[in-house]
Amino acid sequence: MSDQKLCRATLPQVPTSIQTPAYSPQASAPGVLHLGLGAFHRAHQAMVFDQLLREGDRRWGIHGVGMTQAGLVNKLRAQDGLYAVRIAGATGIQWQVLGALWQTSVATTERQHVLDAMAASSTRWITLTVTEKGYTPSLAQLLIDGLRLRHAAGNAGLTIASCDNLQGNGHALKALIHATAAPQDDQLLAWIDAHCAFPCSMVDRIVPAATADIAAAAKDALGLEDECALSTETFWEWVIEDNFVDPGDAALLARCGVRVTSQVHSYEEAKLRMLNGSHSAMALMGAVTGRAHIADCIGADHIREFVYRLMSQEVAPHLSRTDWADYRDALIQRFGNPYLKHSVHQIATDSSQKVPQRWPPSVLGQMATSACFEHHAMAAAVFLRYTLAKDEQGKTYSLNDPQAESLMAIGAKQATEPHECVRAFLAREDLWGAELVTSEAWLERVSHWHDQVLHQGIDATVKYIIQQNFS
Ligand code: CS2
Repeated sequence: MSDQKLCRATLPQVPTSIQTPAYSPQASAPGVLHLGLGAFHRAHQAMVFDQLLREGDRRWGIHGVGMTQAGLVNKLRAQDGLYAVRIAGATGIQWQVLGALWQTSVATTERQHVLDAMAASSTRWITLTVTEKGYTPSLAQLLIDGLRLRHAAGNAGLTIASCDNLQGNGHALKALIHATAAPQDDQLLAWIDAHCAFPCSMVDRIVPAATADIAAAAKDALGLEDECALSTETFWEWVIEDNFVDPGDAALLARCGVRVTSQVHSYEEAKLRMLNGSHSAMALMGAVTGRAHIADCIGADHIREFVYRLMSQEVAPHLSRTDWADYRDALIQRFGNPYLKHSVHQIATDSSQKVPQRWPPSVLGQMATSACFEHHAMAAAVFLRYTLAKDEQGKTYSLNDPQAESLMAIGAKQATEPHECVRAFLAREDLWGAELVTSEAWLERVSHWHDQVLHQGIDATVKYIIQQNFS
């Protein structure tokens, strides 16, 4: 088998059974600047833009920006931006080679390229997946500086779509830009408000970080080396607010299967609390019990039942999405996808930034109706146990989290001073919000489950919770 790399010159060697970009890549300037070039964007939005390009609309080529790391950008450059995606689910496996990525930059070392791209007349959209912790003044400053150049060049405004797992992500991004702008930027802000659109959006597709296994599978399928190959599921969803600089984009996206609506909120909250909320609970349980992947967690009957009840009893009553039961059942199926190999440690990464969106709204909803919140209290107890950085078999792992140090400092004494530890952990307003930190009932239940977790272990405690049939 060939050791040649996937690139434009070798593209014709890809077996004809695999869909490749029919358009000639890079023939025009990119129309989309994407900030946060990770796995997710390349297996989600880039596939929508690829479809538009295949239909002959050349305005959707992507300029992908890695925010700090040059590694992936360099690999993609060596492949002329081409990479393969394996889409696998109950209906089988399918590979596709994507060609929508026309240019790449690294924001920290090639800032001017990024600013120039924001100002370029061909650019129509900016999309962002910079993760929850990426919403910093330095991100806002990058956008402000680029938009200043664009304004000075007299070009039209941009549709700037945040696609991170944050409730009201478009509003959050716009507010961050306002909060960061200097007083002398007043005129620029007025132009941004009048001419740029910040639609909120909910994006959904499970895309594990790339692994050596998927690179090996890509080599088998393509007959070429692809260091940038990704694996994902069949399911994808993109729900975006109908708020675009060019109103014509709504119909184009809708034709590709994107849901364009004024009701993004109900999709966002369901996704954050059902999918991401369950993901965080399972990831932390998996990390502490020594289960490597989400499929291993959902494959254990007691954990699957726990997640089912967490969603049905504690999340669903507070959602405005009415088809939540179908969504829940589909999620349980998706979590079990044997092809995904979605690492629990990947999802547990940045838990301090993720949990605040994912759990407290459901707990507060349950409290407001005097309903049970035992499953979330158990999840919080597992989160505290996770900060010990050692699983139940004694194997150590590291916490990859901007708050790792402070969390580990709180969790370190949980075996000897459990009550003080739980109290200090639940006093963290950044994790639980202003209301939950004052709740004695929350403190009491998390302490209770934490005690069980330390003495009986996670599996036995989850089984006990299932037996108790809390509702
Ligand atoms: C996961 C998400 O890593 C995580 O925190 O919960 O990346 C999840 O896979 C996606 O949001 C699915 O759309």
